[in-house]
Amino acid sequence: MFLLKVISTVCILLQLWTIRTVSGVDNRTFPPNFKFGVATASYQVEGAWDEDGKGENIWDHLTHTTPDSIYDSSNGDIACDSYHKFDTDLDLLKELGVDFYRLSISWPRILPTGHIDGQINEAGVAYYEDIFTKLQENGIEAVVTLYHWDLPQPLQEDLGGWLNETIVDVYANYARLAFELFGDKVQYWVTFNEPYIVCQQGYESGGKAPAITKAPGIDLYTCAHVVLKSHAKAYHIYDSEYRATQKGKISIVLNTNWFEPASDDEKDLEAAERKRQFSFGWFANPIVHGNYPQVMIDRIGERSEKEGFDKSRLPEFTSEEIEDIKGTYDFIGVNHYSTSLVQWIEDYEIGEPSSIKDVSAEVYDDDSWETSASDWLKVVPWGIRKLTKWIKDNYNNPEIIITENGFSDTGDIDDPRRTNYYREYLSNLLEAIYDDEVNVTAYTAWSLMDNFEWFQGYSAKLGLYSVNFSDPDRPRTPKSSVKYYKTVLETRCLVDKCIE
Ligand code: GBH
Repeated sequence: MFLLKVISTVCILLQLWTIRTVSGVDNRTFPPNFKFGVATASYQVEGAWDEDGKGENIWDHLTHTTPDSIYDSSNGDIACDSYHKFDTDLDLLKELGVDFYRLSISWPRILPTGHIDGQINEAGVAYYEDIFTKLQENGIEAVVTLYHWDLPQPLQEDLGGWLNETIVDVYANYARLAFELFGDKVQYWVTFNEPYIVCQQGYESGGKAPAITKAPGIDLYTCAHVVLKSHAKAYHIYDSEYRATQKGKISIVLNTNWFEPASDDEKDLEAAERKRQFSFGWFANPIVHGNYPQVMIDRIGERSEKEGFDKSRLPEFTSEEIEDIKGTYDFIGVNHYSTSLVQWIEDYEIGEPSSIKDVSAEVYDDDSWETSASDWLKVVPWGIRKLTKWIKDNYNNPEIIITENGFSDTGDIDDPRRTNYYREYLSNLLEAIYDDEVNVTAYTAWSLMDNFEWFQGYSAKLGLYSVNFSDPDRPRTPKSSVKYYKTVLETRCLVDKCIE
């Protein structure tokens, strides 16, 4: 009798628990032309770092010269060995049933010195040609990033990377070559992955290669200026020389957390908005509206003057440049993983410049948010809805593609928390689509498989498939989240049954 009572109580509790976890999930069907995909990036998966004529890139250089800067002293020398295993990866893509695969081209794999007048590396070209052909044969669209952080090392050493305007033409020539070679099989081009990270971490905080930290508050803005011009130039090349025949779309991918005000206080609202402008707006504003956000122009200008600079540390665009950059997007690519709270703080004293001081805001996490294996990634599913609505309202209701979203753990095959992350974030995306009428047309899970997670090495895993990095064959194993994502892709529905 007692035992029965215990069992029935457990059952009721279990039921309540499932109702609570599942009932909040949106049961509407994704729009018929909504697309789903998965993503990877060249340095994180390819390996074969010096094979078949590939040139060295800034991540090869960094991981080889300062291995201790990587959490587990690892590198991408072999990574998932995707250079030799695309057929295996293709099987995974087919098993998942994705509409598209987002991947990046390793610039020095096709141009070892980075320059078009150096040698074109035929083996590298053949590698990507094979990938795009097979994707096409299997009805999987290609979303191709030209720059996911693996700059040819000579361009860093000889030019100073993204600090030197000379690179605009060097990059544009690389972009043209890629359109020319592969454009008939590529549906979406991405000029840059996360310029915020390229510049803020690459040229100020040191959190990414080339990890140059010598001129905070200056170099990152120069970098962004050069990257924006490079982006615009590549966009115009595609637009005028290739769009008519290749009929693809081209844009940039911007990363951002959702920045939620810490309270309803006017000042916190202002600080949160300022933080959004200094991160997403830094790039989105020039591309959509033509120039940097006014709040950046004003604050960096004022502080620069007080610091004794004769002009703003934020470079100025000429009016021709503004016209040139404005409108260089066919959609906006958004990498979104997490949310932060933002609290207003007093402006920093004038002293050594830094971008953190320019923004002036306290950015932190709520202790109650679910954690992950990465300190920057807290599970806050409603953030994606607020973010996409804010983008709609501030950037002329653009087509939005979620180009990355995903959860990091330590790699168990049974990964209910990843399934839950996808379910909850996608549920909020459905609300954005149907209730806020945000024009989100596609969603990309990061990542197809576990891979080299930059400074975290192989310690943080974000894959749907697990990769055994101690086996030379690098076998892939589906995690339990594969089953869920696959079902979502089949049914276009997040729960057992959706309303049509
Ligand atoms: C993406 O960036 C990358 O595009 C992808 O290559 C990567 O594998 C994926 O994230 C997962 O990390 O704590 O100050 O160092 C996501 C945006 C922004 C997330 C910077 C990590 C670290 C902030 N990234 N953030 S910090």
